[in-house]
Amino acid sequence: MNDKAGSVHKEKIYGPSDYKMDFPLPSCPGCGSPSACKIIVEALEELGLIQNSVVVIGVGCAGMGFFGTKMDMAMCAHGPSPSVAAGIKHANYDDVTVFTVQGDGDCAAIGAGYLINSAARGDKITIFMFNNTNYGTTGGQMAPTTLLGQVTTTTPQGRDGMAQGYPLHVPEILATMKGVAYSARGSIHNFAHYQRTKKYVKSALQKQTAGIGLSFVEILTACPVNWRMEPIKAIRWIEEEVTVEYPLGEFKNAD
Ligand SMILES: Cc1ncc(C[n+]2csc(CCOP(=O)(O)OP(=O)(O)O)c2C)c(N)n1
Ligand code: SF4
Repeated sequence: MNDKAGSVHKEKIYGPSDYKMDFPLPSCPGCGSPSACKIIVEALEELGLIQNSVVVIGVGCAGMGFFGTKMDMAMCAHGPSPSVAAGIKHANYDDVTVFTVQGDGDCAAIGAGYLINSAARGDKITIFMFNNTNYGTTGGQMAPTTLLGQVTTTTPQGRDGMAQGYPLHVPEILATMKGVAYSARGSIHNFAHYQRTKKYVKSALQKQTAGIGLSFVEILTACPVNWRMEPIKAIRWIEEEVTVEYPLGEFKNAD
C-alpha cells in the first residue's frame, strides 16, 4: 500500500501454509469453525511450533478444519479431549505442543468434568473451545452456551433461564483456578478481532511452551445454518448479541 509520502508499507497478514492441504472441507457456507482452525495453524506456524504439534479433536464440526492439514492428530470420543491431550503431553513431555479443538457442547457439557479436572491438575496443554452457542453437528440443540431467548431445536420458545438454566462463561470460571495460566475469549467476526484472537491463541500456546499451566481460549464462531440466518446476518448477530453475553478479552495471564 502506498502512503501519502509515497513510501511503500507492506505488512504480511498471512501467506500460503506448508501445512494446509487442498482438501474440500465439509463445513456449511459461512461457518466460523474453519477460520478459527486457520488462526491456530497460522499461530503455530508463526511461533515455529507446528512441526512438533499434536491436535486432539472431539466429535463435532469444530475441529474439522484440521482434516485439511498435514498435522498429527488424534480424534477422540465426545468430551474427553483434555484427558487424551494430557496423556499425549505426559508421554512426550517437553517436546510436543498439544492442544484440543472442541465445540462448546463437547467441552462444556459432556466434557465439563474432563475440562475442570484438567484445569485443576494444571495440565500443560492448550484448550480451544469454539462457541457457536449450540450443538452444530447434530442439528442445533441447546448447548450450555446458548443465549437466553435463543431459539434452538430443543428450546423452540427460546432459552428460558428458569427452565433451562443460564449461559455458561467458561474462560471466566477457569480464570479462578490455580492450575490455569491463561484464559481468554476472542472472536473472528471481523478482521480486527481475527488479529486480536490470533494474539490470544499465540499467548496460550506460549504459556504451554513455558510450562506454566493449562491455557484456554474460547473463540466465538458463526453457525448460520442452525441459527437460521444468512452468513452476513450471523456475523452481525455475533457483534450485536453474542459478544454482549460473552465479553471479549483476557481473563487471566499468569507468569
Ligand atoms: C458420547 C457421545 N454422545 C453424543 C454424541 C453425539 N454428538 C456428536 S457431535 C455432538 C454435538 C457437537 O456439538 P458441539 O460440541 O457444540 O460442537 P459443534 O458441532 O457445534 O462444533 C453430539 C451430541 C457422540 N458422538 N458421542
Ligand atoms: S452445522 Fe454449524 S458449526 Fe456445523 S459446519 Fe454447519 S455452520 Fe458450521
